[in-house]
Amino acid sequence: MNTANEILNDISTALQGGKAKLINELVNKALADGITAKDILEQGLLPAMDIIAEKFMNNEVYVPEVLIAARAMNVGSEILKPHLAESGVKPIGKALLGTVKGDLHDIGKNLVRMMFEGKGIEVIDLGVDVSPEQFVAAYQKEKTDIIALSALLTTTMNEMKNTVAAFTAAGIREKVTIMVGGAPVTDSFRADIGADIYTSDAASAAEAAKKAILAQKS
Ligand code: B1M
Repeated sequence: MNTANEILNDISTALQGGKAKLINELVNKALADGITAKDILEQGLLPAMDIIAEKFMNNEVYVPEVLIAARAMNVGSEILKPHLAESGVKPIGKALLGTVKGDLHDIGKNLVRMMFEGKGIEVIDLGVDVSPEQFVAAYQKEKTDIIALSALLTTTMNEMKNTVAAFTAAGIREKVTIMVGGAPVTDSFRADIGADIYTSDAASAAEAAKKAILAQKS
């Protein structure tokens, strides 16, 4: 039998190679062997994405390799999803989530969705490339407690500002808590654009969302 470390290393290698089918097998095997979903995510999948990110920045791998690694990451995350959620938890509230207009990065957003669901927050996931108007229209329909925006590009961060402005223009800004995050986003940027909450990672985003929902409802 493989040790936990061996399986986590195999997961990392498979992810870096973009081998989605192998990721499917290995992640299921790791779960069957009793490795927790949290450890598979934090010690297998995420460090492998960090290695890919580093190589991408150093021009050691290019967009196609990153794309297939990203697909494999999403396959692995989907398998972990039910294991990260607290089973049988009655939803405490609802969030609208999306990657902003012009931005196609969805791995971080998908992690945010999983972590929110793990805290019992129902998520309406609008996907990627979501315009301010789409966020506002979806809010009008779904009346969620939280609007959660992800951006990975310095060129698309400004769409967060436009989204906050669209909620203000629609006269519904004070009804929602707007959260922002993603690699280039900072708390001072959040303050500049008038959003409510910034967190640096998906787990703290879920914790902050839960706190905000409970505060709104108390
Ligand atoms: Co892109 N890309 N990419 N890319 N890509 C970056 C972001 C980049 C930093 C790489 C680099 O060059 N150094 C760079 C941006 C530079 C900049 O803006 N200054 C970049 C570029 C330039 C581009 C293209 C323009 C490349 C090109 O075409 N020449 C292009 C743009 C496409 C577009 O969006 N319009 C592009 C394309 C792609 C791929 C399609 C190949 C692929 C995305 C696939 C996919 O998502 N399905 C991709 C990837 C994978 C990356 C890197 C390598 C990894 C991103 C990632 O998934 N990380 C990235 C390099 C990097 O980030 N260092 C890079 C793992 C993920 C778990 O982290 O998403 O940061 P992240 O999420 C974190 C936190 O940020 C946070 O939680 C997560 C951790 O728990 N978080 C939130 C995220 N959202 C949150 C919301 C919250 C709270 C926390 O509250 C609501």
